[in-house]
Amino acid sequence: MRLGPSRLIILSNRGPYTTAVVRRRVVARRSAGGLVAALEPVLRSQGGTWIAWDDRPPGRRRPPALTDERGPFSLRLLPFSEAAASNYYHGFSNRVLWPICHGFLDKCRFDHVFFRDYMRCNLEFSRAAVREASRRDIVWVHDYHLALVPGQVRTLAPHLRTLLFWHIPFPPAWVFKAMPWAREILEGMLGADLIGFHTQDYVRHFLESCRVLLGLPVNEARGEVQFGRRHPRIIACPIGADVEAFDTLARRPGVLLKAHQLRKSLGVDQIVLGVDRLDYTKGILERFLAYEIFLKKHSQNRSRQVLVQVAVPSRTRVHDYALLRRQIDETAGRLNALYAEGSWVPIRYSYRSISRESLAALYAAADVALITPLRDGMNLVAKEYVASHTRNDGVLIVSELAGAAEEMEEALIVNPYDLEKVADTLRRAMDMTLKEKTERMQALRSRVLSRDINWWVREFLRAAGFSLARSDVHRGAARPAGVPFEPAAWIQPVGRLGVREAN
Ligand code: GDG
Repeated sequence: MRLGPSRLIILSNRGPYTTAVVRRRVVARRSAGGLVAALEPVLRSQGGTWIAWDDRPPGRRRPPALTDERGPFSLRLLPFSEAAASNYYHGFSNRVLWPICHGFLDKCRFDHVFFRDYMRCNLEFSRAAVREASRRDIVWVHDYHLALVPGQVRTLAPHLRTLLFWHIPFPPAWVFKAMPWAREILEGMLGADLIGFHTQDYVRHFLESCRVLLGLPVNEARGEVQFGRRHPRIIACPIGADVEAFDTLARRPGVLLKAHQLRKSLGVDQIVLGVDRLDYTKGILERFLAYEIFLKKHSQNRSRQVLVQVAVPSRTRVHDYALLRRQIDETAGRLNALYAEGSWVPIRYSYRSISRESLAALYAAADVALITPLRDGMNLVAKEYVASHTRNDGVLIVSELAGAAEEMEEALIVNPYDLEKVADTLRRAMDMTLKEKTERMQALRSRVLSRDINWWVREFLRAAGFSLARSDVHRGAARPAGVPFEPAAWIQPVGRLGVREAN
């Protein structure tokens, strides 16, 4: 079946555009994420609506919802009261579902008010979806912020076809069970006709939770749950990187020049790179400690390498994140004070978001990518690093606790908690022969390039029973993020809007 006349109704916590003031006019810019780049062309060719939370400060939004019927598709941004948004997003999403799904039970705060507002905000999303969708449209829900939406949509409009993609890990049943609302969340998710996870392990965990916590019959071989008279399907469909964007950027003279200048200014033989949102799941602190072991073990040639770490501000209102930021700052400071030699310092740490061009230059300049999350649904940075190494150089070290490791057996795979081993693997990466590097990178590239973000969109929709022409997904995907998209209705003389932090 082709997508045919079906329009796509996409629901995600954050919208596809950020707004900025350019020459006293508000313009919308496409967010940097690959998801938007991949879905925009589909929405453009099929038509549809993107529904997201209006997370701009209350005084700066246009109530009740921003719409631009003249754009390639419409956009509905849902304004929530500050208290509801805080409980829904900072509370239930980031202090309950995020930590429990990553196996960090000690970081959970099980507060009933969080769940109450999570339910209410999810219901706003669901109502908006039902208002937008006609009988033949497809409602595609993204991620853990909206777990109850598939069930709510099914109650409000049983005829609608709903898909859910879960971008983070799904934990074993005995972990998930600790959450007081585990059953409600599972039932909400099961409202979807198709549920996608990054890996087969997450699929197994989800099926096990349905069996153990809800007592439902599951068919593991077919990836099916019997839920009343319905049989929602559960599949693994690993998300890919925006390969086209990074491959193109990595060949651009300006980016290559930037990479060259960076190498020159750092003045070392080898650059080791870490790029993450500042999040306890990403293992930044543990990475620094492993690097310290490396520095101690190889004291003779210390100043021949540097660890460049970019930490993107994230969830700064949550206490655990503020605390972690301080610990990371202090650890970088301590290592730099302890091991500095002349003008050389072991860690170049920056706490900020950088442009995609700068990110591509960093990827291209780095000899080793040290990607050691303690738990990660997938990890797109690993794939983007590979996509940027067009000359098959560079070594990827990746955590076995990231979904990405499943598809990247030619990378050097480490346990991020085993600091000694991480330090030794870093040495191994640095000493690797060019021949071995090339062979490994070639194999990695062939997989990362063929299973990119466009492949993922096609594959997921295909599993839902809709085929999509390559051109539907591809058209416009090469357009770099940040190209102004100017929905006329948005142009208004308001003050400068704040810069958002990462999810
Ligand atoms: C969730 C899951 C899953 C990073 N720093 C900058 C920047 N980035 C971009 C990267 C990459 C994205 O952010 C980060 O994606 P990850 O996959 O690494 O991590 P999460 O944000 O935790 O994403 C994860 C993902 O969803 C998709 O399903 O893989 O497991 O946790 O694309 O390029 N972009 C720019 N400046 C930065 O400083 N422009």
